[in-house]
Amino acid sequence: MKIENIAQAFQIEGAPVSCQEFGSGHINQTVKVVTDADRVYVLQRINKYVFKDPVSVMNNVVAVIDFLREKSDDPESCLKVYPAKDGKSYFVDDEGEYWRMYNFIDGFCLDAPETEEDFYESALAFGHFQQLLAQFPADTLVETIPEFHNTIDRYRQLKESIAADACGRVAEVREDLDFLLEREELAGTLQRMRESGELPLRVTHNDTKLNNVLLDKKTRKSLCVLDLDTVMPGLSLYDFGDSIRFGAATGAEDEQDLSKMTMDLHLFEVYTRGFLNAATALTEKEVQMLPLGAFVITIELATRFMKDHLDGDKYFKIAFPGHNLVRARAQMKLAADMQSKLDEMAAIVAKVVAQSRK
Ligand code: ADP
Ligand code: GN1
Ligand code: MG
Repeated sequence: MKIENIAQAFQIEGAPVSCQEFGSGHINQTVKVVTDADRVYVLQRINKYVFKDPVSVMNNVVAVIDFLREKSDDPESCLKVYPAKDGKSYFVDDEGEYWRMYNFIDGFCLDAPETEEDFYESALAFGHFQQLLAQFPADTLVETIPEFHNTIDRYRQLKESIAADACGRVAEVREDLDFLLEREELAGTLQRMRESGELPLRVTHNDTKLNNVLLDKKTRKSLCVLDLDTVMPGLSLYDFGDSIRFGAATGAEDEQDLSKMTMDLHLFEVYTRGFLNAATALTEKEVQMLPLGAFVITIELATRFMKDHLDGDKYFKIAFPGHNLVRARAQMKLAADMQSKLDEMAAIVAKVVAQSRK
C-alpha cells in the first residue's frame, strides 16, 4: 500500500504532499508527513517482529500520553495520537502492518550530546518522566516486550542462539562470546535484586537514549520524551544506565575504532546530577547501584546485539553487513571501561548526593 494512502487512513488535516523517512531509531519506520493544509505529522510503522502485540503497545502508549498531557503545562509539546478514520489508535494496512500517527513536534534529537548542558537537560527530562510516572497505575500496563531488561534471560537467549548457530557465525566470535560469558554473573546482579525486592519496581521508560528526547531548537531545553513503546514496570537503574551507555560514551554506539570507546566520567557526573535532581524519590539502594546500572545495561545490550548478529540480523535495523557485531564489540569495550571505573563512578555519586543535601 502506498505510504500516502496509509497516511490518509488517519484523521489528519489535508492530503499528504510529502512523506519522508527520518530519524535514527533502530526499530520502527518513521515518516514525516506534510499535507496541503500545511500540517506536519509523524507516521510510524510499528515493528511487529519486536512488538508481538501492537494493539497492546498502542493501548499503553495512548494511556501514557493521556496521562502526560494531563500533567503538562504545555500540551503542544506533548505527543498526541491521531486516530485512524475508524476511530482506532492504529491502522492495519493490506499487508497486516500496524501504523500510527503522531503530531510532529518541531525540536531536534541528538545522537551525541553537543554540550554538557544538552546531556543535563536529557537527565532532567528522563528523571522527571520517571518521577511523574510514579503516579501512573502500573497494573494497567501490558509488558510490551516480556523480560525486556531481564539480563539473566538475555544471557539465556544469547546461549540459545549460540547453540543454534543459525548463520554459522559462532566460530568467528568465540573470543567475544568468552568476554560476555565471563561477565554473566555480575551482569545478573540487578535482576537478582529485582527478584529479591531489594530494588523497587517502578514504571520506567526502558529506552532512554538521548535520541529519544526532543530538545527545543531555541532554548535547547527538553521538550518531550519520545518512544513510549517500552514504558512498563522496571528498575530506575535501567533508565539511568541506558542514558549513560549512550550519552556518556566517547564513541558512537557502533564505533569501529575501539580505542575511542570509553566512558567519560565528567559526563557521568553531569547526568547523575540532573537525574538525581529530577528523580528525587530514589531509595538509598537505588542510588548506590547507579554505577552498576550503567555497566549492566551496556553489557546487556552487547548480548542483544551479539544475539541478533548470530540470528542473522532480525531485530535491529542494520546499515551494513556485520553492523550488529560492530555494535556488540563497541558496547563490550564500553562495558569493560565502565567495569574498571565502578569505584570512580561510586565516588562521583557520593559527591553529587552530598552536594545535593547542602
Ligand atoms: P524507534 O523505536 O525506531 O527508535 P522513535 O519513536 O524513537 O522510534 O522515533 C525515531 C526518531 O524519529 C526519533 O529519534 C526522533 O528523531 C523522530 N521522532 C519520532 N517521533 C517524533 C515526533 N512526534 N516529532 C518529531 N520527531 C519525532
Ligand atoms: C532500540 O527504538 P530505539 O532505536 O530507540 C532498542 C533499545 C536499544 C537501542 C540501542 C524496543 O531503541 O532497547 O537499547 O535500540 N529498542 C527496543 O540503540 O528494543
Ligand atoms: Mg527511539
